[in-house]
Amino acid sequence: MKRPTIDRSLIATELRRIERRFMLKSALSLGGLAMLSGCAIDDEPSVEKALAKIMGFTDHVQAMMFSRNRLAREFSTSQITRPFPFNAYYDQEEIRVADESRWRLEVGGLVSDKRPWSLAQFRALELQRQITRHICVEGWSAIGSWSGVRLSTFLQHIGADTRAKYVKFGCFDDYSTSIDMETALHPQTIMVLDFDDASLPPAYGAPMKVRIPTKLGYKNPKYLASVEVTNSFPGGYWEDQGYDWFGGS
Ligand SMILES: Nc1nc2c(c(=O)[nH]1)N[C@H]1C(S)=C(S)[C@@H](COP(=O)(O)O)O[C@H]1N2
Ligand SMILES: [Mo]
Repeated sequence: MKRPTIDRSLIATELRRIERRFMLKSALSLGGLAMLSGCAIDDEPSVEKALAKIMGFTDHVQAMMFSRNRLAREFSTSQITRPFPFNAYYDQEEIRVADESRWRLEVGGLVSDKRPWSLAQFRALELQRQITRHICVEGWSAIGSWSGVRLSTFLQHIGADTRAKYVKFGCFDDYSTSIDMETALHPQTIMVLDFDDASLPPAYGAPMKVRIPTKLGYKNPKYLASVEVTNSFPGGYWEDQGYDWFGGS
């Protein structure tokens, strides 16, 4: 008898759903976590250890299922969320505004050319436009339009060692995050210059942010200041406080 064919993408979607539910449950109910790990909920170190283990496991599963060829959904212009929400770890009144003519992107780590980049250098490259959904773990999502240079193109220009594990992003508002190389090379991962067909406004990360529609909001750094290619685990602002590192959306 012939074996039935299996739709691998369907299985992957279902696995992600199960995995996410598992993640949520274990994060939200300490009781459930205690049961899973077989430890008392007042035993903080073992709860921490169990949670770290679960997070490490889900990061691993997410990385395994991630494919450079699988694209995030794109939307039409009429579906754009207006006004688009602002979010940062501080209030909107405290936004830092960069002098765009003096702004430079610092380049570091496992690359052959560490010279900083100006905005004009990015403007000279081909821009990709995307209308995608940004999902924040705080419980909101919004569809926006961003244009920018593919991170993979930039990595090529600076002679990055793409066998390295991580790309770390530093921001001039003292935020940071980092991603796996596979996601860095994904075609929808872009270094954004324009939002809604105009220069990226201060609220949304001027003069440059990185848009990664395959990842949750906190993995999309605004106010970009530096890019570093590295093999040592870089963590990030929210990741260091317990948010899932892979952060797939
Ligand atoms: N530099 C910087 N980038 C950041 C943040 C931040 O506080 N500083 N917050 C993150 C979070 S949690 C979200 S949801 C999005 C919000 O982006 P938006 O203002 O374009 O909606 O930015 C992400 N990138
Ligand atoms: Mo967020």
